[in-house]
Amino acid sequence: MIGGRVRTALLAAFAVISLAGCELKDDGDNLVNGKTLFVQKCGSCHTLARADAKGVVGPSLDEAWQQSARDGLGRSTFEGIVHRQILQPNQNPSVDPVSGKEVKPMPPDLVTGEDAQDVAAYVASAAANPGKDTGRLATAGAPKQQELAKAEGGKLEIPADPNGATAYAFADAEAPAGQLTINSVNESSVDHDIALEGNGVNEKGEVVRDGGTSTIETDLQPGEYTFFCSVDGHRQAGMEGTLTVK
Ligand code: HEC
Ligand SMILES: [Cu+2]
Repeated sequence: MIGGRVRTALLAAFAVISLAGCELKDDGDNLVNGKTLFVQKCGSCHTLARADAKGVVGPSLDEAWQQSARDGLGRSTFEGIVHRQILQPNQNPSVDPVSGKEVKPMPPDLVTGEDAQDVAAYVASAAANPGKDTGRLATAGAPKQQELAKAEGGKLEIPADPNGATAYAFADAEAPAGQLTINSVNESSVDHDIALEGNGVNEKGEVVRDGGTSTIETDLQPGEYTFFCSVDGHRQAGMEGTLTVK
């Protein structure tokens, strides 16, 4: 709904400019850079299947392209729309017609200059494009995630992805029963925290970025708990895992 209104406004503004340039670039390097930045800067809010992005704060970009295609647009026009949205996002907060919740506007200047072009080129080429990215593009931007974080000396370290992907550095975690301090250092510039729920526990650390550490101090019985990031949309986007306490 929101996307549709924005698109109509953008289209009107864009119709003229699109003739002047902005051809779809398919140079490999640009797309690798574009995908890497997309995962870091956009994936927490948008869904784009090829980038393994599952954000739900803004509209799905796979669906945005499908709608544009139904409107008769080509991928290069869509690339221009994405580029323009990055440079000049609508700054008026709007209300989600489904949930009735206020939607925070998309932040401006997440990427600029050629980076913005690369991101737009990647989104335009990847949106609702069946199949998977191949070659160097396949792994671009993918967070390096390890399987299992293990508690040591009453401390469990579950850092956020240092590059800003919407992920923790570990998929799951394990700790002995008893007193436990859970630390989540976040080197990136995207807000994250660490929260824990299950078996009557419901705790949440501070939201941090730029090297800050989100911390929970708790006392746990054996069982399964879920750790997650409570920043809007991040849990749905993949920031959650199981903490098994033995
Ligand atoms: C903090 C959340 C957030 C981030 C990060 C974010 N967006 Fe958005 N985006 C939104 C919201 C909310 C909307 C819908 C309202 C609007 O247009 O501002 C939106 C709208 C869009 C649209 C228009 C879609 C349509 O259907 O009309 C595009 C394209 C887009 N974003 C691309 C991007 C790209 C590319 C990035 C990364 C550079 C990005 N967004 C980062 C929240 C975000
Ligand atoms: Cu987060």
